[in-house]
Amino acid sequence: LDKEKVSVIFVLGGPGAGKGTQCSLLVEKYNFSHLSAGDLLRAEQDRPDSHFGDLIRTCIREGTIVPMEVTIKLLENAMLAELRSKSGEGWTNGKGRFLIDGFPRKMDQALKFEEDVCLSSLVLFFTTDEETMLKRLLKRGETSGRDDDNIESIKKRFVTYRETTMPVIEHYEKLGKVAEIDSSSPVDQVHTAAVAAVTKVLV
Ligand code: UP5
Ligand code: MG
Repeated sequence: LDKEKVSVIFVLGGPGAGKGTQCSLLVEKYNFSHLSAGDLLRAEQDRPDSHFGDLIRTCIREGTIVPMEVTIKLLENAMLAELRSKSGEGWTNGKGRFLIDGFPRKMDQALKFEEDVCLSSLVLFFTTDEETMLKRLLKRGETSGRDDDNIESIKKRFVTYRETTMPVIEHYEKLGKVAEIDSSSPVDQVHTAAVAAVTKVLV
């Protein structure tokens, strides 16, 4: 993967903070490719000849982080496929722009991805309280079919988020790369704030 040909925004925030929702809206407005690490892992888990199906299933249910080699490979492959399919069409300044949603959620992943794949230009950090996230996820769980949208898994996801992912956000804060957005408000208001943050790094 040619680092010169990509620009990456990491999209982080707790479970149910609204990462996926906001990425979809940003894709409608800008020429981003949206890659959700969670969605890629769920697709891999369901692939009949995957070696990692059981491992991914267990991690997702327990709210723990899948070993970074698996996730980074899936992301890299998806980026390459995207670059090939678009082959320059709709790019800005010769670059394919990616929103990488729900990754990196552990320090080792952050360092490895930036070493092997490319640096991120911004971290969009959606934040709201756990009560709000819990309510959203339980509601979504009525129809999502996601194995981790149940109270036991959600509680474990919160713990992993606090203990393992917050240090990643703090790392990028020290580098001045984080745009923190309150995602407690209605979707369209959060979107307006996200657009303002993204506009600053789009040149
Ligand atoms: N909703 C959204 N915004 C709203 C708003 N402003 N007001 C009211 N409602 C709002 O939103 C969640 C729900 O809330 C939806 O019903 C939405 O309509 C509503 P969504 O946009 O889906 O939130 P999101 O932050 O994307 O929540 P998600 O559940 O996807 O977050 P997670 O971070 O928990 O899930 P992810 O898919 O990223 O990861 C799942 C698991 O995969 C992890 O727990 C982990 O086990 C594994 N994983 C790894 O191991 N490594 C990785 O790198 C990534 C994932
Ligand atoms: Mg999501």
